[in-house]
Amino acid sequence: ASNDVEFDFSKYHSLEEISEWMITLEKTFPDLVSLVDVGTSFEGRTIKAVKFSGANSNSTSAKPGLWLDGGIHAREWVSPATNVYVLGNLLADYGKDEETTKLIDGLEWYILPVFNVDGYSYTWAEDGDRMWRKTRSTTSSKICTGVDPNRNWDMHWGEAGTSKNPCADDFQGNSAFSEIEVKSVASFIQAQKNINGYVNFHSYSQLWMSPWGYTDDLPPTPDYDAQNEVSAAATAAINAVHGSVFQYGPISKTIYPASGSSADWTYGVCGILYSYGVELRDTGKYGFLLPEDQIIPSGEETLAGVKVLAHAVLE
Ligand code: ING
Ligand code: ZN
Repeated sequence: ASNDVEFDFSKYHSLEEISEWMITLEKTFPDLVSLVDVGTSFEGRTIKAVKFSGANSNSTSAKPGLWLDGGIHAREWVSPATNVYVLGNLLADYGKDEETTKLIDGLEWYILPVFNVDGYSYTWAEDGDRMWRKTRSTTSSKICTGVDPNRNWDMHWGEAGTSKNPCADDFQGNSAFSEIEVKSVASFIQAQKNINGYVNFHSYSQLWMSPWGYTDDLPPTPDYDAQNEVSAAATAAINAVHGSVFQYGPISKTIYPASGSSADWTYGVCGILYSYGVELRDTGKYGFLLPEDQIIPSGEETLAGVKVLAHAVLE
């Protein structure tokens, strides 16, 4: 059908391929989709998100918003690939699948498949590094590059689980929001007053995590029960698809204390109730080098979890 955009979801794709595909979405689904330029990276690349919503998409101010982002860490390739799968499948099912149609009509969706565009490009480059994690900005160190974009948000910045060493993989940066990519995404999210769901996708470990990350020496968030209930339901939905087991709980207790992460900021500063950090496949057999034959299964199970979250945001 003319609604089916040619794209091989079972392969990893370069930033250029993903960007070109996103542009075709806007042409294929003109009534649903618009591309959003969220900002420009340190090296000058455009950070591109897809916004989509169904009926009455011109007067959507009352609709709740749901934001998903992938590829904040460069080497975690299944994260962009899974976001691309989720995006492509939601759009393809619009008008065909009743549940999907309801979720697209009822919500304003934002999906940013590749957050850390410079880092992702570096993991693809001949003279790059497949295991790169951080941004590609220059630092106070002559020999070390990049800041951890998931330690750079302005929420208890520079506390537990971060490094002041520019050579470290969890380098916090010289100040909160020092990274143009992080600052741009944060400003965009904050400007959309309607967003009430947020997921920051990583790999690997199979975890669905809620705030707080900045310390484990603290009572649960005031909204812990509501947040944890969605984590439980989302991971159950994931499990039902292919049997993958995802653990859930607060970031600081489920993986490790990590301050200045995106989910703490979207919840703690922006007030986005359903804010999560999610670790996709696998549990360590292949780690960051997840084989391509797991992309579609990851996409299928993650889509099931995302739909559970979307229902919670809609209600
Ligand atoms: N893990 C995440 C990290 O940034 C995380 C864990 C997720 C921490 C969400 C805080 C919030 O360290 C990986 N693999 O990057
Ligand atoms: Zn990560």
